[in-house]
Amino acid sequence: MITATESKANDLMTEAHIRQYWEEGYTIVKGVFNEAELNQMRTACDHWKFMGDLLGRTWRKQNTVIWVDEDQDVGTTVRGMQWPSYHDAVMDKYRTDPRMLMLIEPLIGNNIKQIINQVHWKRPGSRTSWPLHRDVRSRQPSSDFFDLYESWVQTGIGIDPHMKDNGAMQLVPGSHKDIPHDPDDKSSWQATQYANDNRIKDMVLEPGDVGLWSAYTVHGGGFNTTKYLDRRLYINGFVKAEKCKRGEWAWKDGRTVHLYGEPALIQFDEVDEIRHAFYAAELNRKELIRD
Ligand SMILES: O=C(O)CCC(=O)C(=O)O
Repeated sequence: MITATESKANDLMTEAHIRQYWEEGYTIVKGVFNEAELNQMRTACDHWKFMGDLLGRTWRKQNTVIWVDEDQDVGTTVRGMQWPSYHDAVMDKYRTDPRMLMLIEPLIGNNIKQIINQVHWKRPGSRTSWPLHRDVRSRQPSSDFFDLYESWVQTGIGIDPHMKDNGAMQLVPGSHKDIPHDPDDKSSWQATQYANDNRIKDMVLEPGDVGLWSAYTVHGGGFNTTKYLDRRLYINGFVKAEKCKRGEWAWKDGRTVHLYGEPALIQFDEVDEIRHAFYAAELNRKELIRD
């Protein structure tokens, strides 16, 4: 007899991956993207990093933001960027690559909106790190998301080797089951106490592997202690369309939807009011990095 899980599995997202995702709160699918594809992503990411270096400060245009920090040790540092895909055909292509749908469809179906489209750099020697947390903290306002646990999945494409030395993201298998799934319980959002949990592990990825984790899985951490190797992670967060009032379409009934027209309401609440590009400091905005 074919179980419900088996019937949803495919060549990439196997039955074992699906089970691990629901039982442990994460899974890793190996070898999704090849070297030629990764080189396209690397070139695109470099382009945006140089743009951030040139701007020198945190900059935003509606949903697109480049976060630039002053790092105590290494100076001005491009740390992250949201929504390159509005302005970059390569990043847009991989955002909606059919293989991304194969990864998430067994979990949340094929009628999908996207909330996160984001690159994280971890510059060698920098203090860039993400204190351990659960992503439910950023799926706000909670009134715009319904049944978050069943309807949301976050994905990360390893662009560089993603390992302990260069600040691999850490995660805590099983931590999604440690608490009730209450999106308004702020005490579960920050999870720094999990640094001492004996389940914590590095999410080791080779370039082209994709990690998936849930809104309630504790993750973060990691410093890049190497001298030369950056750590670029391309993060795309997807939600069942009917369970969310925000986001850009990615697939409607399995058919790709490209970005066009006015940008949707996602995380920048003033997307319709502040339409021009600006440096955060000029508008006295903090523009804290989000996830
Ligand atoms: O880039 C990382 O290592 C951390 C990413 C993360 O914690 C997040 O996207 O929520």
